[in-house]
Amino acid sequence: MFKKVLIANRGEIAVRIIRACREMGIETVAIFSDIDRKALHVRLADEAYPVGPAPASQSYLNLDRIIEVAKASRAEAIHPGYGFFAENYDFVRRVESEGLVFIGPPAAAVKLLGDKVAARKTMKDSGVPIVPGTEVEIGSDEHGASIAEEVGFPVLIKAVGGGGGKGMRIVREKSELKSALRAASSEAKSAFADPRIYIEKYLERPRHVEIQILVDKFGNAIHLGERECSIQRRHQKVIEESPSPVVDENMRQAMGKAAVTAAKASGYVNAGTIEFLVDPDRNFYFLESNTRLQVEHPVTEMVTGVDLAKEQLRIASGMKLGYKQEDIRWKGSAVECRIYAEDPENGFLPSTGVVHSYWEPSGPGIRVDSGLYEGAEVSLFYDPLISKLLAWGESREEAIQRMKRALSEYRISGVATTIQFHLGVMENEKFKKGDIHTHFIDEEFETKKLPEAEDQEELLKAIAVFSALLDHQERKNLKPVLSKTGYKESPWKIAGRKMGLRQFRK
Ligand code: MV4
Repeated sequence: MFKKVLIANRGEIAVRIIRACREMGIETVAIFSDIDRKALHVRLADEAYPVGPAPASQSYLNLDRIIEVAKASRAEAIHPGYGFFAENYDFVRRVESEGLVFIGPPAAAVKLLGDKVAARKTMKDSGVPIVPGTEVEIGSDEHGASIAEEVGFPVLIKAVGGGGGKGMRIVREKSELKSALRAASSEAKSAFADPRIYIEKYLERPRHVEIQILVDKFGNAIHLGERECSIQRRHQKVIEESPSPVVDENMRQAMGKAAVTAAKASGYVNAGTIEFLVDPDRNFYFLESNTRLQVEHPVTEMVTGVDLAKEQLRIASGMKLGYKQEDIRWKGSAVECRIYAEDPENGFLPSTGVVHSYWEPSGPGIRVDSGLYEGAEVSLFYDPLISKLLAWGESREEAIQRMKRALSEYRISGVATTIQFHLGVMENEKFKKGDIHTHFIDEEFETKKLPEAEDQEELLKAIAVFSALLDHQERKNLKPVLSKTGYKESPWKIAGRKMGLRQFRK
């Protein structure tokens, strides 16, 4: 096993990886930008080195400096976390060529799976179901037209170098195809420096279900079941859970088998995720793969008891998988709420500031992965994901009840967060039934316009008085204003009710 590992990341994921290393007796090296000097990951690591100014391009993406720190500190391996360099082919190559170990898949697998048509072809050839469409890039308008006719409208144009929803175009009829192909290609060129595009049949309101895999260097590959990730907003996941309310034991085995096949076909090693779209008839289709430890990995850890970060370290150091497929057992249900520094009352605009008071929930079945502390500064330089709150229960209902309890305990002041929004989702009837898909938030929660008219001035006065009152209470450390259900509500919603307005929201 490694003696010392450098973590090329920040925030909650750097903290998560440092914790795995500490439990395994591995020394840790943190890196930090100028504004992260006092960050939690810096405090928890054994050593920490500055890598540049606040903008990520000059610090967490400063390749030469990170390699320099790895060498100077005598780290043997680099864990990239997620984001930044995690799925960057050039980074993996550089780490390998410097004689360091990249804690993740081999460079060739990163390259293959990063090319969406090459990945589709690999899957098709090995029998993994894919959405109908092309396994080659679109060469001309005529080519595009014949493919679209073949799979049938609506179709979705995607970027070969893309992923995560950027540069996609839905086309509902033939007359729109030509201009959509042009637009998608030029968007792909500016976003990914790669103008190549391809076409898939467009599935309306699919679910997003992904399978966690682990593969060692000896060809042993297992899956750890699924994560349901359909609750998202603008391609940013918001809530994840395991198991998925639509996946039963048969479907889990079929999807798991497909994911293991996908891993083997692409020469994959280490922890990875195979994403699938699931249609209303519960057919599943390969979507793309993620060659990293994912944000939502803890829901899998909570239902399987497997520590994925530790397994990554074991695999990268050349050890055999600690588990066989039959060792993997699933118990209970886990839900994750991603706490973003965003204001749900204000179009989810990013919120910044200093966290001036901070109270974290705990107790039975609760896990918090966060980089927050009193005095932490939330800036616009990095991802707005500031904390992940997880709840485990014997059943999905118990996990949801625990999540509501924990959300109502969580206090973060100084920045706006999505905590209250999550409470709304936990109480949504469709969510409770497991009746969810990738357009759930848009359909159930998009804020309505403020009421028109004459009431506005009175309304604003009431809100001003009310927020002053709330401020006063917070400062005096009095009880927060409670709703009928016992949970703290948004002052806007309460003020609206006082004004006799029915609702701002659906
Ligand atoms: C799709 C799709 C429907 N049909 N492909 C969005 C992100 C990118 N990774 C792929 N995405 C989609 N691909 C076909 N053929 C719908 C989406 C999609 C989506 C997928 C997963 C999670 C959330 C989503 C939200 C909107 C659209």
